Amino acid sequence: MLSRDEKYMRMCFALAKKGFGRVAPNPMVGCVVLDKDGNLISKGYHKKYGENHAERDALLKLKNNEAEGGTLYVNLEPCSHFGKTPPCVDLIIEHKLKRVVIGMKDVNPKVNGITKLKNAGIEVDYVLEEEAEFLNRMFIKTMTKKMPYVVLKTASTMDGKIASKTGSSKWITSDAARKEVYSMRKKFDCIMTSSNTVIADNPSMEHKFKCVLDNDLRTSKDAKIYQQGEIYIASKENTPLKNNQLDIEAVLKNLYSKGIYSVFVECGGTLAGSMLKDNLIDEVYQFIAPKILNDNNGLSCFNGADIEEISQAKNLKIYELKQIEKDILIKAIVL
Ligand code: AOF
Ligand code: ZN
Repeated sequence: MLSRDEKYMRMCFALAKKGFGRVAPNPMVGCVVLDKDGNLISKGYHKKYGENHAERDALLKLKNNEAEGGTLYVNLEPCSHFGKTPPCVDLIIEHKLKRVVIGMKDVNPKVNGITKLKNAGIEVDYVLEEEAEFLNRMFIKTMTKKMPYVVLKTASTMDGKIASKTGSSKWITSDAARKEVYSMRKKFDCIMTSSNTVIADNPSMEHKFKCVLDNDLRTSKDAKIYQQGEIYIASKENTPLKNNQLDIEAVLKNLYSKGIYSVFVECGGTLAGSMLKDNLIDEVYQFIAPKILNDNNGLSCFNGADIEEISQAKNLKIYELKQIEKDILIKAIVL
């Protein structure tokens, strides 16, 4: 049976998700307040980067004594620092809550809210920690690694091919799956692709910010991808090399320094394979069409390593599976 704490923490997750796409690089946070008798008296969430934190949003809707002796649920440790807003712990203490239930500890080194709450005599408990960390996986990565969160999208046949040996690839998935990709792109700060893809497919890839990895500046400036959006071309001229190839980790760090916190990669097997090998991909979105190419010379979606043992394969954890008309979409975390 779902415990009361779990029920209200799940409510925090749902509130937090309303901020998706508007709060990065900050976390998605939701908050629920119960009075001393267990009645739900307020809800709040972090709506937009720089605006009120979830706890403040919820508590400011209450009169000073309404929450006294009550419980506050929040999916992230309340902050104790002066950022764009004053510390949430001070407001929680002012409102005289008896207990605070949190999802996860904050990875921001500036935050030490739990100690401050405990010192003020407030009970602190955790619930659904793993789910809370999963919800804020983008925030955890950007905060701890100073790198954008990277999702790689690929679309293949059931035997993992993205094109025939001649390069013929239009179209593997149906129209509906391709439309889904257009809406996915909008959720990311940047899309990334390779010169190979630009030269082979000449895609437009409409987006506000596009990064093209083009070692030797082989792409034409007339390519469709360059006709719209802000463009960043990473080449040997502006990027350090690793094994005579662009150091993609350095490219990602550079993008982070430009305020890019999430990257959606759409490319062929060479770039996908080498990023996977170098552990630069956090998640894979794989569309699979009900087709089997049945030719070992067809191009594979990942083609980056020389592997002998199946134990050397990368392991992933599937967290979402969806059918989109004839195709399926798998969303999986690279472990
Ligand atoms: C948020 N929203 O609901 C909570 C946050 O300097 P600031 O004000 O932007 O503070 C950002 C930090 O505050 C953030 O990295 C996280 O550690 C903490 N909590 N942040 O944007 C919220 N609760
Ligand atoms: Zn706060």
